Formats: sequence, C-alpha cells, structure tokens
Amino acid sequence: MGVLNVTPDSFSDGGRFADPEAAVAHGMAMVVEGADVVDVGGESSRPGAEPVSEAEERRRVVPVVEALAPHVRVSVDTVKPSVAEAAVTAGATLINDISSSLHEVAAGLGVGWVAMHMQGEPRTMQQAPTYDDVVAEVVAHLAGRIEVAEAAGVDEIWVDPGIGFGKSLAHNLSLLRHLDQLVGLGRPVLVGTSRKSSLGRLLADSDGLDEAVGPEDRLEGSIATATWALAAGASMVRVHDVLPTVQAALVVGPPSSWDATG
Ligand code: HH2
Repeated sequence: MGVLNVTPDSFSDGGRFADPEAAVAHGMAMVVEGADVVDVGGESSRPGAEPVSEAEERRRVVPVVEALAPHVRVSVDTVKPSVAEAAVTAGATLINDISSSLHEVAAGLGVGWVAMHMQGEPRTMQQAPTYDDVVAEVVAHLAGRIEVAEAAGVDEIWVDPGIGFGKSLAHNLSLLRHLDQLVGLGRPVLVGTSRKSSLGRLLADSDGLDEAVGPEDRLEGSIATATWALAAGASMVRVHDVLPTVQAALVVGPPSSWDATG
C-alpha cells in the first residue's frame, strides 16, 4: 500500500502532493513501482496536526481518487463518513479508518474496511501513552472491532496495530514483536511503520546520535520493519517508498518459501 498524502502538513511528505496533478502523478509512479493499493489521505494524523473541514478534505481527495481508481485499487484514509462516501463514489473500494469506527459506513457502501488501533486522538496521543499490556489491549480492541464489523455486514475487514498512534517506542516494538497475535485474529493485518518517529530514535541510537534521525533518513528502518512485519504474517504494509520495499519484500518472500526443497 503506497501512501499518498494530499495535504500541506503530513509529517514526512506534507506539501509535496497537495496539488492534485502532482498527487496523481505520484500515485501512478507508485503503481509502476509495484503498489497494489494507493492510500489517499486529505488530513494529516501526525501528533499535533490541526483538523481539516469535511468540505476541504473532500476537495483534496475526490479528484485524486477519481483519476487513480481506473488504474489501481484505491483506499481512502479518513475518519469522516462523508469523505469516505465521496471517495467510494469516486472509485475507492477500501476505507482506511484510523478511528476504527466507520464499520457501518463500510457496510452501507459495500466496501472493505481497515480498523486501526489508536489510543486517544492525534492532537494529544503522544503526550503520555499508557498501557498495562499493550499487546493484549490492542488485540482485544481489534477483536472487538472485528465482531461489530461482522455484525454490521462488512465482508472485508483488515486490522492494524496503529504503530505510533498513542504509543511509545517500547509499545511499538512490542506490537511488532508480537504481531503473530494480531495475525491470530484471522483477518488480514496491515502495518504502517514507514518513516515513523520510532525509527528516527532507533536509527539515532544505533549511530550514537542524541537527536532522532529525520523522516527523510528513515528508509532502512522503514524497509527493515516492513519486511519484519510481512515475515511475521502481515498481509500488507503501508509505505512511502514503494520500490525499495517491494524489492526487499520479494527477496524475503513468505517465510514458507525459506524451507529447503529437494
Ligand atoms: N499511519 C499514518 C496514517 N494512516 N493508516 C493505517 N492504517 N496505518 C498507519 O500506520 C497509518 C495510517 C501516518 O502516516 P502518514 O500518512 O505518512 O502521515 P500523516 O498522518 O501526517 O499524513
């Protein structure tokens, strides 16, 4: 899943694809690089981000979805029912929902739904994330969302641990380490670590630096965690750098391919 932020303020690529033509060109480039899905978002969810009006978010997202949908599967990264509806009308077939609350909308529209775990809300979620047992709590939350979505009639349900959404570095690492528990829920797992700040901290530690490494220098960490997630059973990874991720994923392959034959 390639990330396409049609926003002025996303944490790693804000402003680069705010113009619809630039956004569509980047979306098509990711398709050529091997993306199976392009995830179009019109509102940043980075810590501290300011909310965007429904009309503005629709204005950003709809023309880009319309242009890409004939060429690739498009998901819409939104928490607003009206934006999800407009994007589906424009051709999106998957609602990527960081609030994990749009199951009725997905059911009504007859499209797939990604339920992502988040503690708190984007503006304040990184101030003091707290869990007794982060893995158990995230798994329980997503199991509950699967149940309500099944009851609502959603056929295609994805779950996502929400790396960096109300989570410390230690929380994120625990979730990656125990991804098998999410996989055990029996629904396809999506994981997004690409360019996230935990990687900036890890890469700085490994280089003996005091300051976290910036988003533009987090490629190796992004690829390492994406391939880790795929090897641990994730069905899709949400990434900014499609080509190197696809290449790394092809090298690693599914773990079943590692068994010696003959
Ligand atoms: N992460 C971001 C946004 N949407 N959706 C899912 N399902 N999983 C994620 O991990 C996830 C997500 C944050 O990354 P990005 O879109 O690059 O930044 P911003 O929110 O600033 O636009």
